[in-house]
Amino acid sequence: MANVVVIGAQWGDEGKGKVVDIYTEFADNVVRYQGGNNAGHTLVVGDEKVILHLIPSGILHEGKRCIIGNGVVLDPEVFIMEITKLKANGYLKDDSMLRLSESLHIIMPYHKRIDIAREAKSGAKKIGTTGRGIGPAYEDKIGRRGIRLMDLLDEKAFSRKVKEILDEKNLILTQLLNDKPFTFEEIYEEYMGYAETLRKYAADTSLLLHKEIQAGKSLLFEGAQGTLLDVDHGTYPYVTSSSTCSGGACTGSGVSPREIHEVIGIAKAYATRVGSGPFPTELEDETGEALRQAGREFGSTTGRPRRCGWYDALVARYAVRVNGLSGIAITKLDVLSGLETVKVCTGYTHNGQVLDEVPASLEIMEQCRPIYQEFPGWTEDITGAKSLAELPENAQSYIKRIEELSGAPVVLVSVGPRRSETIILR
Ligand code: 2SA
Ligand code: GDP
Ligand code: MG
Repeated sequence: MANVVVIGAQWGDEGKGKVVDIYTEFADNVVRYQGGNNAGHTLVVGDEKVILHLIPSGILHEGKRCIIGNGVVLDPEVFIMEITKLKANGYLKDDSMLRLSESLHIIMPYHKRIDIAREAKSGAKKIGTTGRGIGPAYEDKIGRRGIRLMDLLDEKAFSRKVKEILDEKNLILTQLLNDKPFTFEEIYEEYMGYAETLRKYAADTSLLLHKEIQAGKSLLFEGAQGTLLDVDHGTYPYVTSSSTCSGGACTGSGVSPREIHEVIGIAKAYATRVGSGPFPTELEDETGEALRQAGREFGSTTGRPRRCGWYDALVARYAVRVNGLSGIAITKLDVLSGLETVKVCTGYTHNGQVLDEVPASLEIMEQCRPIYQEFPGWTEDITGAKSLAELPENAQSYIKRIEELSGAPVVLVSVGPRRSETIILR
């Protein structure tokens, strides 16, 4: 069985949750490897809508093991809330099917408060974070001050580490951010409570995955956010603080690159972004609003309205390159139904020059203007289409052109939020 990485090919919210849920049928293990509860992955099962922030989207299938890898930053309170809700709804009947890397880093109360206070202080320059403490938690990880799950599970190590770091965090909060300090006791009590619940899920997940591979079992890696939000390859500094690209699947799980066989990028048939930063095809007009309403483009975690725009083939080509995409899944094609004209960005202009690649410089990208190819739209309801041939001709031409411009084969077309509203091509 192939080991597959699924990543967002744009700015996140491409419908990764839905696609991972579908691909889970063919996998034995589903692995989250970066990000935290900034993610919001929506799955629709029958009439039920489930939004997962931390637990891999495979959890809705019985008999599939879900792994939260070392590259994730985990908020214990949110994790416990999520498993409690899943169990109340009849999922996660067997706790041994969910495992947390003992090396993953824990989001602490000061991370959340620093995230929110920093954003509030940044004014127009704010990143537009989800306020979940993601950036500050990764800062401590890279700065070698982080608290890992294995530390939380060792009362002495946890006390020592929190005491060591708290003076510095309180200084930042009180002196730089005009916020309240934390006491050691309040953090200790809250987190020791979480430790007891988390203990039964902790494991050496790199070893566990290695053994699964040796036993001939397959892995499905579920990326969060998207390529253009990658801390190295995204529109820095308007990015999240983790490696959202396919390479992150290996570092964030402890699985070798030699074990990865396919990388599938998920892209909407248009584009959205939530938070600040350049977005050359953004539509700040009634068409953008129409896409937002038809696509219900509001943050799955924060409820923020998402910025909407046309499909950007340069972004797609970039995603194909930096992730090594073997295929693209196009989602939300149904949202374009009813538009008279549909556009695809085929290049940018900058200072009178035509660019055919996403520029590395944020300043240049901010000044880029899109060059569009226009397509006649379609009016039919396409949510019932079961094959490409059942799509209106104009929709078929649109998919074909996206495929040509993006440089990777389209392997799936999603025409509605439900599992059944999917055309699987390969
Ligand atoms: P953070 O909180 O530090 O990761 O924010 C940094 C940037 O990353 C963006 N980001 C996201 N973009 C799209 N979707 C995300 N998940 C939620 C969703 C977002 C929501 O599924 O809708 O509910 O608002 C996500 N998470 C982080 C963020 O907007 C910043 O631009
Ligand atoms: P993710 O973060 O990539 O998993 O995406 P989100 O869950 O944040 O946002 C995608 C939204 O689009 C969710 O509400 C999905 O239910 C919905 N969705 C996914 N695929 C389709 C589709 O093909 N058509 C429509 N209309 N909605 C879809
Ligand atoms: Mg999302």
